Amino acid sequence: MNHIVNARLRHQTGLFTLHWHNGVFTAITPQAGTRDPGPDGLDAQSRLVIPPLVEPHIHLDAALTAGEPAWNLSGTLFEGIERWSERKALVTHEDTKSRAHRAIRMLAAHGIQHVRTHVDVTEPGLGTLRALLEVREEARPWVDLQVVAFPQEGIESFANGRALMTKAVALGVDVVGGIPHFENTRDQGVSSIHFLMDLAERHDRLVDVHCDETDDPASRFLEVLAEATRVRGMGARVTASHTTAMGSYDNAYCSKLFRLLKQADLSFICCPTESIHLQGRFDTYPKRRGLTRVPEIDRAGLNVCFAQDSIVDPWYPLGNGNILRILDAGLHICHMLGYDDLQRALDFVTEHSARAMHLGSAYGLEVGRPANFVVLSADTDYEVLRTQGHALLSVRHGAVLMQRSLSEVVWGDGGGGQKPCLTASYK
Ligand code: 17E
Ligand code: FE2
Repeated sequence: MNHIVNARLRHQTGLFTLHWHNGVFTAITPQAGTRDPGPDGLDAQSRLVIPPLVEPHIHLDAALTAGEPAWNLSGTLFEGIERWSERKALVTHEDTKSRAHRAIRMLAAHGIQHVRTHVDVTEPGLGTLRALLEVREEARPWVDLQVVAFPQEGIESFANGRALMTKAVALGVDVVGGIPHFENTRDQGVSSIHFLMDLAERHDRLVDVHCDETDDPASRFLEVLAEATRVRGMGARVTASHTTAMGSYDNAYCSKLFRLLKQADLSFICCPTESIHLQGRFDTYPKRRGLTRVPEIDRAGLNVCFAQDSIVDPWYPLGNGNILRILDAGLHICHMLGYDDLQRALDFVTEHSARAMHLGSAYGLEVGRPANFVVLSADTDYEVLRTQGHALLSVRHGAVLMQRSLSEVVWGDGGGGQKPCLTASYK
């Protein structure tokens, strides 16, 4: 296999052939009309060919544990953390690895090839982290995995929190995390951010902080993270995840905050299904959506993308690895079904996510880059969304990784004795 014909590319007219050799793109050429793929080629059948889908924020260590030993009945973030802490006491090396691998297969089955997982390091032996670092190597045929040292129960408020974070970096995590809104006091939240930024800068790691994941409008750690980012000039390497409190900040404060966010130029990750489920839990009616300000962040020229966060864990009972489902929900919840947004909807689960993960030249349909791509079931962003499309083919380093067949509609006569006279296939 060394090329794919009849590929539609986003925002371009006509069809293209993409060629590769030794797992790297060697040419992307326009076609005059449709072409036969020949024995060594794949056929995109005029469907959209995009770089792989990306999952920039998920918790693989907790995946597939919902209900063990107990369900999160209140649906709050805080009960999720409590339930996870009970499950955490029961994890074994093999249990963690097998659940993480199963979840990775679920992601890969939906065309995802780049994943950033948070891994809880508030556990004295760091056993879960060691398991995920092994998974990072074993999963290379399916995904490129970034591992975040995530202090679920705090850096300052958990016994030896700082030492555990430092050890996690020494063990080889890619990204340094944090959870300032969960620390016992505001001062601890602030000092945790300075600590984690120092750690990341000193060891040349990326940063991705669970920041202000609450409806509390007084949770203002994003300004602290953004200012530390600005001062250190680390914008391209820093991500603020969740920032749901921004959905409850007033506009006057946001107008000041956005000035700083633009100067810091950090990235944002919104987990729309997770946040619509976990937030708003202390409201009656009107009930807040509990999401960050995605369209405003985007319109300000900042980088923002969507992520799943959970697959069947103490925080969220559903999930199947399909990031296109999250995109659908996110665009609805964020009031982003305007024509212009629909034209570029896939940015929020591809290019923007790749930028947040700092993938650089490891990502994208360009000569010299890894021959990683996905064929979707429709030919434009808009149609992928409208038809609730799927990734039909995933190619990684030039080899087929996954193929999915579309379900077809077969018509009966509806009891009327006549065949319906529909010639078009309705999607
Ligand atoms: N931990 C956390 O603090 N927040 C979340 N949304 C998840 C885990 C899934
Ligand atoms: Fe998360």
